[in-house]
Amino acid sequence: GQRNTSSAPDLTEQTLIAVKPDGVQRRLVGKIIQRFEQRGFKLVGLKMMRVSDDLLAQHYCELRAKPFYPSVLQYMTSGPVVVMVWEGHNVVQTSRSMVGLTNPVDASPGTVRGDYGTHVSRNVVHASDSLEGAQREIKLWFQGEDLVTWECCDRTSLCEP
Ligand code: IDP
Repeated sequence: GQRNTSSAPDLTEQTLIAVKPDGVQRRLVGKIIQRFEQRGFKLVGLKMMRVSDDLLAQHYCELRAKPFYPSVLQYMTSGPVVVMVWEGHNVVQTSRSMVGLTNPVDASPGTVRGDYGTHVSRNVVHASDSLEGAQREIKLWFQGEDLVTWECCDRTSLCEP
């Protein structure tokens, strides 16, 4: 997106969050959505879907050479996922800290993975790891017309205007 030239904080940064198949099976979708709503972020895209091998290969292109990649593929296609785009000031970095470290053993209590993750291969959620990564992933998972533009009525309670 376009960067602010004023000192006003950028509320339009976006990130991709996905509830992985284990999160859907364990009925954690609502709890995860609630955390992002409560943190003041704005939901602008949401869908439930089965993921194709092809989409996953593009999404996890950096992991393709890893020995555990086949198991990631199997896990991620084992059932439906719920994929979302959340928007707000510093949403990429904040989401990563809300989600916690990749391996639930290392993830702090209070994070999604620290509270619900059972194993590095069953870590409940995905969150984009950088602004560039988020932009790439959002394009991969969503058509432009599937993202919704709407005004947050409490904009000034979320950030200094
Ligand atoms: P991230 O999801 O925290 O960004 P990445 O290193 O990008 O972490 O790995 C992507 C996903 O691959 C992880 O969320 C996890 O589900 C899976 N994964 C990563 N490392 C391992 C591993 O050593 N064994 C099995 N699965 C792994």
